[in-house]
Amino acid sequence: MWLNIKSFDEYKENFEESKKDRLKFWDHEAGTFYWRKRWDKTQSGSFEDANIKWFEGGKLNITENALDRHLNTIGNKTAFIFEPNHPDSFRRTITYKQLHEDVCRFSNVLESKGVEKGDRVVIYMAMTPELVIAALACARIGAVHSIVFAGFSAQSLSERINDCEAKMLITNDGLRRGDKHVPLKDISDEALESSPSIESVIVCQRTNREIDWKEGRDEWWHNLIRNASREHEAVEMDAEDPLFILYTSGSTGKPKGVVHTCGGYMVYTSYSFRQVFQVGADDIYWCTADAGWITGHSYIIYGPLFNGATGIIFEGTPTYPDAGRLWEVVEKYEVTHFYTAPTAIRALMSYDIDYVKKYDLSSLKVLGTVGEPINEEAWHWYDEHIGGGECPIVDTWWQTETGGIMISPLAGITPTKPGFATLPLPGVFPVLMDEDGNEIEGNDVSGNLCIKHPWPSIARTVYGDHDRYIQTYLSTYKGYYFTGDGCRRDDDGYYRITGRVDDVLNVSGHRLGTAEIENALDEHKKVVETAVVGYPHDIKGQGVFAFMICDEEIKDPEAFKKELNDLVTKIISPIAKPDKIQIVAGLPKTRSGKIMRRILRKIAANDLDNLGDTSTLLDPSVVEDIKKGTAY
Ligand code: 6R9
Repeated sequence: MWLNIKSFDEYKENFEESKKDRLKFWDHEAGTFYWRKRWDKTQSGSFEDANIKWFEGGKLNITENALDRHLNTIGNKTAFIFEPNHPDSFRRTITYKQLHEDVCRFSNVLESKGVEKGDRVVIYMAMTPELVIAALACARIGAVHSIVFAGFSAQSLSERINDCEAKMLITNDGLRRGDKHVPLKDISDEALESSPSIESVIVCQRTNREIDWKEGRDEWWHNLIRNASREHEAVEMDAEDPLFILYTSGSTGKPKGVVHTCGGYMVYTSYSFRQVFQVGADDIYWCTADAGWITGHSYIIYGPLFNGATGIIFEGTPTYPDAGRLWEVVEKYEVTHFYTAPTAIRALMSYDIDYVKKYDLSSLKVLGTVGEPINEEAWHWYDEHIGGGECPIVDTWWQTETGGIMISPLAGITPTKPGFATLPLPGVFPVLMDEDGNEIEGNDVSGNLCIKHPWPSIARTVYGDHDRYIQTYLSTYKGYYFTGDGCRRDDDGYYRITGRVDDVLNVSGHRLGTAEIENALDEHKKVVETAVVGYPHDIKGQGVFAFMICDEEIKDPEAFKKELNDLVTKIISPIAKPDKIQIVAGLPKTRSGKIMRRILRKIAANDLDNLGDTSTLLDPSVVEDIKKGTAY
């Protein structure tokens, strides 16, 4: 077994070894960390019993592996470069030693505020180093962090806080994203009106705008940190203690709190980061994700820190002040590894190529994508204009629930193909399933993507609802983890993810449940019923299309659409706004009352000749009416 795979042959050998003896493979990998006590059992439980555990009996603190362990070797190396929203604002670098100190101080702050091991802390912050410090301090004291993307509304924030009964909220006064200002503290105040579990709020100053203050509940970060000690003894955790909860959308109901645990998540994110990106000691790695998503957790915060990498924390957006912003940052810091989402690439492709050409991108060695399928046109643009035809592209497939990258080329090692996530990492065993629940053998086949054996960073449960965990992931195919994705395996055995096969949309790389959006739209007093589907969108990948029945005539559809957009923004987030709405007299339903979204998806995609069998509909004439209607 190789710690660092360096050739395609080594990849293949390593994969075979992991197949022969999975547990030995992961034992070896886990052995590279600092454990206060070694584990007794590598793995127990199965997809059948839904009680999967890794490295049971092992004792550790994940921050000792991310920080303390590096102090004697690379203490003075930069852990993070912080690049603010506006290129002229204050930027700074933080070494491993400084980060360690900051995390220790904030750990002491959290403990002094009464936060204890197992307590939940919600983090709703701008993309600044303090967000990372807050998360790591939680991990250090054994509190469970739940980072909520700072684009979510007060209602979404409140729901998440209530679901996990968080004790503390950490936020900013506000943030700037591009030319927009988001009043995080005001939004938090509104959320907390309906979130009684929060006992204290720590506010980190970022925008200096005036905010309301609740004495006894709110405290400034800078006041608390001032006298806090730089020393902190990390709390000993069991390998299976929860590390964080991250909410993600599913096909039904409210977002689910995906739970990851300390030991397995550490081993897998570190391993996958190292093998996939192949970051060297002097490289500068930049993942443009927000820490509010799993990509930020695993590949801005944890994976890179375990490996002693230098990463960038970017507060801004790809198009502010202009569409050259990302490339300006690449040039400025001589970024070697750049990891972003296809939606960003597609958005930037639509601007003048001079925004790219202006900058020297010769430092780049590896490019990555994540979050959604990448179309070939975007892949080639990325390859040619950003990579100069010389940087391998790692198209990394994974999910919030998988914790880390599962199927991906290893940079410079696995031969790539546009649009293909290529091959599984050693230790990961994907299979394609047919409709009868059988594994599809051989190549040049398509099916539903499942994973055959547990891997260390698989989500352990849905917070407070283990049945939902079983239902969503482990019930469709008994004995397998079901991803919700459709997939093709080509002649070479390469995997190409084709998209969700459930009622989950992927809009600009963000996961949204159709049910969530429908529930929000149904709140409008004129709306009787809604059916939301995705349709192909040039930049977002998928757009949101809402078919709706209204109980009165809509005289001004554009104004109505704006009202709906405001409503969705308020209830969920602007990300979930419908791109198109169509008012209909009826929705295509089966006799049992189920909406046939398959038909609506075709109509939304303007694929009208190909609607398939409509004979099982209660009233097939509904479809003809919808086909004739107008979308706004
Ligand atoms: C990491 C992340 C997961 C869903 C997943 C799939 C889609 C992610 C992809 C991809 C094609 C890739 N997805 N990476 N599809 N190629 N390289 O994005 O997690 O937000 O939970 O989304 O995203 O549909 O099931 P998450």
